[in-house]
Amino acid sequence: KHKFWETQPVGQFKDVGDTSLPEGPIEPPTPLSEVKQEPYNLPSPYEWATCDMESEDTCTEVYNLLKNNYVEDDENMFRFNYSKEFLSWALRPPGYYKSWHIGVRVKASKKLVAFITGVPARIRVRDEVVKMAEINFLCVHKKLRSKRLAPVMIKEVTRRVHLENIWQAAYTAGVVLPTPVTTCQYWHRSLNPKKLIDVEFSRLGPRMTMSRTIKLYKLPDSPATPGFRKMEHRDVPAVTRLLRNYLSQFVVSPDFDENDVEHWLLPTEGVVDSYLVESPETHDVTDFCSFYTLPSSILGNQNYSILKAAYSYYNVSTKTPLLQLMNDALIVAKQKDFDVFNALDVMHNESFLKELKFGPGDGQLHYYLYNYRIRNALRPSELGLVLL
Ligand code: NHW
Ligand code: EN5
Repeated sequence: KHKFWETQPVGQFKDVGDTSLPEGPIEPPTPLSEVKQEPYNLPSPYEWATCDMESEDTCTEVYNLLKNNYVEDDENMFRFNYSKEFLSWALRPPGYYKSWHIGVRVKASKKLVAFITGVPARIRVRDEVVKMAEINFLCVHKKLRSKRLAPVMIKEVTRRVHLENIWQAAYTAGVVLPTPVTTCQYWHRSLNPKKLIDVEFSRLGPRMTMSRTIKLYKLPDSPATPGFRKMEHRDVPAVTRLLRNYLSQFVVSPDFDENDVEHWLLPTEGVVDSYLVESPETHDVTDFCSFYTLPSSILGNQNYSILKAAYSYYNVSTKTPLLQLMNDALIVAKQKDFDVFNALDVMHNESFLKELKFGPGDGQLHYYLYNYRIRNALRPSELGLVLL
């Protein structure tokens, strides 16, 4: 069934439930001198290209490939439309390697027709911090599908990760592969129900009118929590402490230091928004919430071409109830003109989803580790990791 994945050091379906297998690396690292020095062979019309994401032109080529060929929902009504600013942010975190931003071009025309990326991350699994690659943006042009290009691209990114002496990876996908660490559900909170219904992202509920639906999803004009404000650069140390302490309770989470927090969580216009609660009495930072901006193209609608979506990122509550904190996040997202606020059932998100009128979507997200076995699948609430 999985001719490629059966050959890879990942948990295999036949081993699910086998309690005799140890947790941790599936294969030991090999000496760097034994890592293949030359790139894998591509079919002859194509060549490898390392993509310089600092170059405006290359960033535009990647943007266009993904805009036209990346992930769609199961009915092909919406397609992710990551912005250039987002791609530049997502692919250039502290310590990134340019060699992990891998394109495939047509030799004759130099047209970019496929892409895969890795970025370095320290991921904690139980009490061990493991250097990993986060793999994302795997994309093959629609006209080149089902030619087994993806396995070659995955082997090539693996080789380049190995050359940096890194032997594990984390990735997510909407499809089932051998074998998920956990399977999460997407939830959606309507902010602009009229548009969502017009574009068929959502439907008018039974016995509901448009005006009752609009009223149901109405939100206050401004956040309710005293001391709720945008995160600033001076907050990096406090947010890092708050987040590290919070994430330590999950089985799998990133091991963020101050540099990581500055990159991943300091607000970046149109890319990532972060808010915190500063106690009006003590000036302590007690709570934090964040979301990233990922619009989708609306395929074939007369009236609208873009769905503005916010995705819940990392949230921490110590004083403000998480429900109230996330209600404030919905309020600021609405003020910023997002149409929908999306969240997964990871971390403590289940505690607010239903009460804040999120509804389950038709999509799931499976989380995977490469060359690292986890003995039993986790519950989504045991996962403290959000990939972009
Ligand atoms: S998930 C988003 C993936 N991208 C899309 O869905 C975009 C639209 N689709 C496409 O572009 C986030 C193509 O359909 C793709 C497959 C390119 C997906 N992950 O070339 P063939 C990520 O980016 C397997 C992994 O003929 P294709 C995470 C499939 O099971 N494998 O198919 C990426 C089959 O193998 P099997 C996937 O449709 C993580 C083989 O590919 C996959 O023309 C990557 C078929 O290849 C997916 N999403 O192209 C892994 N989709 O064994 C990283 C299909 O079943 C691993 N396949 O026969 C770690 C590496 C680093 C290690 C470091 C130590
Ligand atoms: C990871 N970096 O299927 C990338 N999205 O539910 C790979 N559905 O938006 C991950 N089909 O349910 C890929 N509306 C996996 C996700 C792929 C994209 C995807 C789903 C997630 C989605 C929407 C639209 C469905 C359109 C028809 C959906 C219902 C919303 C409704 C709002 C009101 C309350 C009930 C739910």
